[in-house]
Amino acid sequence: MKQNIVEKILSEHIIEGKPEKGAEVGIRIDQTLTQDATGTMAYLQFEAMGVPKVKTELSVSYVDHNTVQIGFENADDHKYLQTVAAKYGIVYSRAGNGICHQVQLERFGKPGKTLLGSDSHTPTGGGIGMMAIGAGGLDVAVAMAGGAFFLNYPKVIKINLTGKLQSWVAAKDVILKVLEIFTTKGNVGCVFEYSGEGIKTLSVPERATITNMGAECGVTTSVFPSDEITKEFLKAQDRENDWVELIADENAEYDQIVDINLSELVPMASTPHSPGNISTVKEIGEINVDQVCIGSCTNSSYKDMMTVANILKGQKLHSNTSFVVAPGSKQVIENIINDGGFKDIVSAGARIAESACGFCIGNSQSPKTDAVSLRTSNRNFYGRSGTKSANAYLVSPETAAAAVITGKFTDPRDLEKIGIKYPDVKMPAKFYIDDSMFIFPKDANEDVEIYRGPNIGDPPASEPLKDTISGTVTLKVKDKITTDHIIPAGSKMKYRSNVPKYSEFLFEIVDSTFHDRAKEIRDSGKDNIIVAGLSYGQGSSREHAALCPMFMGVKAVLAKSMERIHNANLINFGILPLNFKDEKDYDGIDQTDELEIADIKAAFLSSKNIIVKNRSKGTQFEATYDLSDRQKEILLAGGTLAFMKKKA
Ligand code: MIC
Ligand code: SF4
Repeated sequence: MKQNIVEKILSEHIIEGKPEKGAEVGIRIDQTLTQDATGTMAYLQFEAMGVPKVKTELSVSYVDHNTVQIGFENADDHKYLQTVAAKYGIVYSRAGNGICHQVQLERFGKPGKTLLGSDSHTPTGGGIGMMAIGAGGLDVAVAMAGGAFFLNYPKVIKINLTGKLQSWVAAKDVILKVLEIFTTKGNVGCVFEYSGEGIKTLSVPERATITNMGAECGVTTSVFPSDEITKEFLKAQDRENDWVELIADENAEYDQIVDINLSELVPMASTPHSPGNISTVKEIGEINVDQVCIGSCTNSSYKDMMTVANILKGQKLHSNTSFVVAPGSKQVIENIINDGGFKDIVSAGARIAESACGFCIGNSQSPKTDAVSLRTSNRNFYGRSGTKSANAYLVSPETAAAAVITGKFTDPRDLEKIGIKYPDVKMPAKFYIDDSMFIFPKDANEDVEIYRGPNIGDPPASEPLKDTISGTVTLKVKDKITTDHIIPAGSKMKYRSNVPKYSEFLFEIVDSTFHDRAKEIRDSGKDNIIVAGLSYGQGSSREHAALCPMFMGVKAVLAKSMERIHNANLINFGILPLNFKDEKDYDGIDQTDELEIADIKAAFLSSKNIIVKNRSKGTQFEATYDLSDRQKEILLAGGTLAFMKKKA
């Protein structure tokens, strides 16, 4: 049978279920990655599974999100992660070594393998030909313990690239074009597979920029073939032996084919407050720019940094603008130092931030009130920069560098008018490599004592699903509510290991009274219910967007539609995800209405819709659910951990 790349990788990894579109399949996971902000909870859950050693080919624990150490909390978490890694046979990537996705691509990514990461941008690995999927920490813990990862067998959309990018137009502009075509909603259960002559013009880091930000479309993942360019990259990383060829068979079938001519693309931007609000840079016009931030897992590679360095060579930062650069890894820093780029960036006036997520997640460098902030990252959700009134735009490194010079939104092609030539940066034939910031365990070591500082608390236990959920609509929200709306990151992220404390910030930017109202309802013995519009739970993989609501007594989320990772997280923590059968019923509910969701078990058994009674309005309507038998069992048991204990 003719196979596309997705089918090739999946057919070698399916261990449960049949490869039928939309059906649930369980796949074997070869590699896992965690980052500190989701990893601490993931490892607490892994510990609870009682497995002496990780069962994957490779598991890596990165520290890259919570690296700003104001107070003891983050340092406690880092030490906890380091000792867990030593005990269970996990590679530990120390703070300072870089952003998980960039480092994984450089040092560990292997074409044809599966990678599961507790971060939604894990699909970055698709740039090197991996089936790399983002998931909640608990799913990653299960994979480390040797369990399958379950997903719906995806539809595969071929994105056929032709032509060649013009000077000053970048890989970022390609994915922004993809976002313009597919938007941020309605793509659940799909994978983007890139192909066509155009891919031969894209290096691995450029491909990785494209697969990284596919996450914003809500697809399961994105993947490029593994070809000669992949081989060259692996060779430059001293890992030629990790290369295998992976290309789609001729005449392989796809569910949809979309053509993009790279030659026709122009510099683009995502405008506030969604990565899916796409304009061309020219359309935006020459508005003043208060801040430029270059870095993040989308655009922090050697090529990105050297491109910026060459544009800024001999130039100085505009007086109206502040400028920060966070190279993606220690390897990137060392290589741009060796090749002279670091000096050009510093001389231009950049504030060098550590090689970490930093500004991308509002952990630092929050812009001024009402600022226009140009960022090379992947998300510009409302409030994410840490300044609610700021307007964040997502652009390529080329467009960002142009604004550093002019202090205005500038089409980088216009730099030629002031005598700046396009720097056509070539990939090095060999990177300078130093792996000393990894701690490689020789094997698992049960004698290692795990460090638990006061910031590390046990994850709260969930309860078996009730047959009747009865309570209040504590919150009614509109379309496209992201996990950043549900539970903020930034300065609050240091409480990830302390669920009661972190829960105080639930829905903070949507309705700061949520926590207190939910607590009152929970403590009075009633259930909390959330009602939402389309595409609820976009964005991050953070399971705290389910775990904290669970802690606050949320028992069901009733939405017009839900995003994949968040939906899985709700199930993992025993919260019932329901959809409106008729979207119009959303309009008939008000916040504070009393709802009754009855006879859930009988509905599950007969696979019938669930009846929701609105006691405040005296109405009723039907809700649907898209749950496999396994997911129903998980919910009935009270979440994945309880389900696993029951099965053991
Ligand atoms: C993000 O980009 O939103 C994050 C922070 O990396 C999250 C993970 C988290 O919330 O810890 C993600 O993308 O999954
Ligand atoms: Fe880190 Fe930002 Fe990438 Fe998330 S999107 S992993 S916060 S750099």
